[in-house]
Amino acid sequence: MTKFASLLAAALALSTLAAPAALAHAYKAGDISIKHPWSRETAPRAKTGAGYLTIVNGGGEADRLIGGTSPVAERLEVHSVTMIDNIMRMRHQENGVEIPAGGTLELKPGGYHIMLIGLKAPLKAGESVPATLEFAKAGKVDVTFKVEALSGAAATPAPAASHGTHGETQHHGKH
Ligand SMILES: [Cu+2]
Repeated sequence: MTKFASLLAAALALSTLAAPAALAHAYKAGDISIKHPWSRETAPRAKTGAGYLTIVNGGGEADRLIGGTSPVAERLEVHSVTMIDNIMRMRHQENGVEIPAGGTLELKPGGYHIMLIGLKAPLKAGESVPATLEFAKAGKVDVTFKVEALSGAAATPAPAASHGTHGETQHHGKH
């Protein structure tokens, strides 16, 4: 092998090693794998933000995502979304959400999501938000949510407004 060829081989090996880490953005704890945690930028004075991710349970027993913490917010909760009278309502899942044995759960806009309540600063596109997620069996997992621009998420019905309503009516109002 010539010197040039071996340099080229080394460069190729490096790039194939580097690419999956950069693209995958994944985490693992026990049987639980977490893929691509992301968030959306928030309005300048927003007090809540949302986080989304895909959870794969490779084990033979169900597990539950029960909550967690993040230094950017006062609380981190697992929320569900239901439609009541054509209004999106979010609810804190106090007992968490189950990921069945061998199953995959996608937390996404309009469905289950992570809610960051009491943001200390607005979330800006391009930022990385650290958080620790807690599973009933797999325990605690440190992840990083990548904050994406709102414009990039325009294709999905934006729960931005309902997040605000939600934060105010559900967490601070009385029913
Ligand atoms: Cu919510």
